[in-house]
Amino acid sequence: MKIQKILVPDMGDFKDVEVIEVLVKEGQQIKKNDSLITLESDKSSVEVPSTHEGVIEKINIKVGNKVNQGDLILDLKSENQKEAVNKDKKIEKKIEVKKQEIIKQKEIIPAATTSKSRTKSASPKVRKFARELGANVLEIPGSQRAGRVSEEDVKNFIRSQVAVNGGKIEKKIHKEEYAHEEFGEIELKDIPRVKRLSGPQLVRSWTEIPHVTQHEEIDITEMEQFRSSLYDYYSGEMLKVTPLAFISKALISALKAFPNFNASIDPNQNKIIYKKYFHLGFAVDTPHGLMVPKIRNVDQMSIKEIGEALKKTSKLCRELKIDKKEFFGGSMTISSLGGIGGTFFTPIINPPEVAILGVGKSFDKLIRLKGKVVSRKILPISLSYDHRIIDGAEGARFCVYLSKCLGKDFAFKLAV
Ligand code: CAO
Repeated sequence: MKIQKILVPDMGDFKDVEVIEVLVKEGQQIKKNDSLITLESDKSSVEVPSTHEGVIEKINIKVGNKVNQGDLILDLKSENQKEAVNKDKKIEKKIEVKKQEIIKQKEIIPAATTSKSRTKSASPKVRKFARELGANVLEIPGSQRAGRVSEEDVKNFIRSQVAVNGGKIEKKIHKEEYAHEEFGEIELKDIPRVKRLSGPQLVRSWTEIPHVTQHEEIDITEMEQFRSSLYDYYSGEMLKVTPLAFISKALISALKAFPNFNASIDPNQNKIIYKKYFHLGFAVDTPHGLMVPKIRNVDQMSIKEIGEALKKTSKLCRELKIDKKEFFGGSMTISSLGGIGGTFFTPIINPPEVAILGVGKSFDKLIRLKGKVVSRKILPISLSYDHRIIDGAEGARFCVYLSKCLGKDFAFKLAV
């Protein structure tokens, strides 16, 4: 036996790099090329393999140490060549004996019963990434040496959970205990194309974005009185302008005051993209499924123009005449169920946007105001936002701001 010193090798640009993981223990038997430690610089992380085979006598570095070429990683007790050859021969002989025993018994030993359970190896960065996506690293098959899990393995695992192929949602390996037809008559239909296309996007949003939804009741009594009193100056006819046009105007004002809501995350550069344009997405209910077209430069439109643009765009969607590009490049989305009914709900963010405003149907509510009980018109809203970019306090401030824009001073706030 001799003591072999394993040193940090020459790794080009790597200087004073941090040890982020020690992958072996003292007393452990290792083979040549087994990973010993992981080093991480600003640019990348690298695993340092062993140059020899043997038993680890002493590890000389810890997680957090900064190392350079030539620094001692560990002392390895390794056999000299003659010992190693003899040992190999002994092992080969043992294997041959075992094979013969198995042949005699005509038994096949299942691989799973012979392998020991092992802890899963992955760098802290990959573990963190898996945690953020809600995955357990122990369940992820590793494609690297000795089953080590890479970032790509995590992504593949997440994809496999909701296998998406060419816009088609495939079976998540989940089998119903009993077939539906065992309980009565059923009918099978294809999932409509729009739903097949939007499904993976919704799953991506729900699984990748930490959603928070804040609910708020906004007193829109004065705004509603104004809206229902609008008439055409020349013809004298009443004007029908949807409340959504007012809400859109208020939202633009809020986006200007809170730029974090008009943003996207650039995961490749770890940066926030702030948008200087104001293109609102609107969830449109169509016979083909949900579509979310954008109306561009809403900040430059009057309330009447927004209402008209909404009618025009939703008609194009329902007739499937809208250009594909119009589904991209938004600031924030409004999902209004106000024309249908219901109050609060949990809207799902439409990535790469970071927030969505859900609007319910307004209702009358008795409220105590200046010592009197009065009936007021209340608009229920539900704001979902990406908690990675927007804090709870900012979310609450955004809702309060919207309340003011649509409240009794709406005329000043919206500058109609
Ligand atoms: N409270 C009370 N009434 C409301 C309201 C609200 N918040 N919002 C709209 N209304 C009223 C409108 O004033 C209109 O009344 P009148 O018929 O008396 O004029 C009526 O409800 C119908 O409005 P609408 O829904 O046709 O029009 P809109 O401009 O409000 O909305 C659009 C347009 C495209 C958003 C809507 O048609 C739509 O498709 N909504 C569904 C969105 C959706 O599916 N979201 C869920 C996404 S998640 O699955």
